Amino acid sequence: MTRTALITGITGQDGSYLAEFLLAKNYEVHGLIRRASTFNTGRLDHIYADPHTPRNRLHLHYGDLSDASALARLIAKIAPDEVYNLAAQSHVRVSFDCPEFTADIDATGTVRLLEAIRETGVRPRFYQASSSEMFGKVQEVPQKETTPFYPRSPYAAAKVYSYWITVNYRESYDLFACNGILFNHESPRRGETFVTRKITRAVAHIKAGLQDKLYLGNLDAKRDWGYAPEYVDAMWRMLQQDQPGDYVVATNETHSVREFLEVAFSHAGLDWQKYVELDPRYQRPAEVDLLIGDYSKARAQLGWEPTTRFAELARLMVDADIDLLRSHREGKARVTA
Ligand code: NAP
Ligand code: G4F
Repeated sequence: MTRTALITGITGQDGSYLAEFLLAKNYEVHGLIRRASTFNTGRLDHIYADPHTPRNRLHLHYGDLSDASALARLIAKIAPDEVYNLAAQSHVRVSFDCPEFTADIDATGTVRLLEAIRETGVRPRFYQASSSEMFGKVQEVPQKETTPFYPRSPYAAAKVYSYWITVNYRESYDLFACNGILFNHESPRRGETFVTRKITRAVAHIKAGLQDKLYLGNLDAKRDWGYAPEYVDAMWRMLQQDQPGDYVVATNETHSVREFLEVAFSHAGLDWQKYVELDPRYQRPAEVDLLIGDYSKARAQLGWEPTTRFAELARLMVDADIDLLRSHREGKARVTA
């Protein structure tokens, strides 16, 4: 029987990869999208354009995590088997500028969705996009499922609320609800203002003679960076288990922003030190210095393992941005892989 999934945040990096992943598994996929003044479905358009993809099984619905009644109507109409809550104001630096909005979407938005599920009586399995940012000022190295949280931003504080409300609905209402505590994951579809994509996009522009300088903040921060298409597989695996649970998804490697610069620029034959300048605008009032995840539980229980490692990830993103720029300059519209 065809299974039905609802993805909030389907227009984002992870949402678009998850939609493809589920369509390939024969799901009927529904996505919540926001009305915007410009097109915001760029990461999904290739699904509709490709005659070989099952585009008649992808359905987009207007709504917003701030709109509880719209969420309840949608859940009642679709009656999904699985709900993936990926929608968020996902930028940590921006959350310091917009803390109240971030709380409304990233914290209250989750309980609105859970209430829509509870009130309609539909019993989908539920995935919450929790984040390694919750570990913040880390209390243990590497971080695992039992490591205490110490959030360092309005974004991380909101995600801690969503983590616990997901656990609470599991324990209170016997909902099959899981938290994926995902460490940073990147791809050619990564938003352009996150540091990896900002760097790889700059490499392409500098190489083409279109940009002279790249302005960045803290180069010493260390992250556990993985490849986004592999991480959506872990989300799905969590909802296929006999029992719900919470899982760290990571690579168990950590690298600094400076190391990312070295790999990305040298892949294009450039010396990053000639182009990068520091700009305090990109510093955060409180920083997360070091993240590295222990994914042993995901490996043991989900059979999940990361494949794409740090240097390969940086290089594939540089290649994709060089390709994308070339296609734009040749006037060809193209979707990143
Ligand atoms: P992303 O590319 O920024 O996508 C965020 C999605 O949320 C977009 O589809 C966005 O819509 C949507 N959205 C934002 N505000 C909304 C609202 N008020 N109502 C409905 N939709 C809204 O993020 P991502 O990298 O794919 O991450 C997916 C989720 O995982 C997020 O919850 C993020 O916080 C979390 N996470 C990400 C990482 C990572 O490294 N990528 C790690 C851990 C956790 P528009 O396209 O209209 O803006
Ligand atoms: O790429 P970032 O903005 O990602 P950050 O803050 O780690 O958050 C991402 O990963 C989280 C998982 O841990 C997600 F939950 C979250 O939604 C998001 O996807 O910054 C990475 C590091 C930071 O330490 C930042 O201070 O890079 C440093 N950085 C240095 N210069 C910069 C810049 N970050 C950005 N965005 N822009 C800069 O110019």
